[in-house]
Amino acid sequence: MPPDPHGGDLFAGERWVEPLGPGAALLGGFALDRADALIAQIHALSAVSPFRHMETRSGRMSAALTNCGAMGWVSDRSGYRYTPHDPLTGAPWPALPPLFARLAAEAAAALDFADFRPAACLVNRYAPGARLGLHQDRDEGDRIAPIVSVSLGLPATFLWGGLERGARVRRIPVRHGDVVVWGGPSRMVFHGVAPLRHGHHPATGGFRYNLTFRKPG
Ligand code: MD6
Ligand code: FE
Repeated sequence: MPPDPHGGDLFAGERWVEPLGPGAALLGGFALDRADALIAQIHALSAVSPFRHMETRSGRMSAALTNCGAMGWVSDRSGYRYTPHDPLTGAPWPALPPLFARLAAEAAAALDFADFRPAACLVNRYAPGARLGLHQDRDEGDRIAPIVSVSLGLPATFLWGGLERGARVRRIPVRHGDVVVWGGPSRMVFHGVAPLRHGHHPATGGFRYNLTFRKPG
């Protein structure tokens, strides 16, 4: 839990850890010190590979998505896969900014996942109402390496389930600068994002951004 939900600026710079399971935790405030720089990078890379709403077998995703890194996650009516090129521009995805790589490695190391070098970074943009249904990240060959998920801007509710779809789901508040890491025995946990509520955030206006780092393997 945050040190004090009413603390405001008194606790700026605080970090805290909320364990979620073996190999999984919420790292509260972990990315707060570099949040502005992360958001500036998101604007720069989305000027090259724009946000778009991808189709899936079950419909259009409500969150807009782009990628950076050697491989990008894409979805269409035929399914999910990783590609080295952005299908929208035909060009390679923008390179993983060093700031992103460093943050992902540091967050993974906080849970004892050494030398995490993600090849893929999904960048999601949630507008009010956007959501992500309960799912497993199962398109990666490497199913031990952690997922590192960074929240920026408007707060959201991260849904944290179990290894089976029917397991009890915990509702975890994720705020600007929070990082969730899940790997090892928790790598295949079902997770999602509850519909984003309207709001205004000084750093992102009416949006929540999420960076999801992965090793496609
Ligand atoms: C989040 N995103 O936005 C977590 N998974 O907090 C995901 O878990 C995710 O955005 C698969 C594909 C796209 C995603
Ligand atoms: Fe996911």
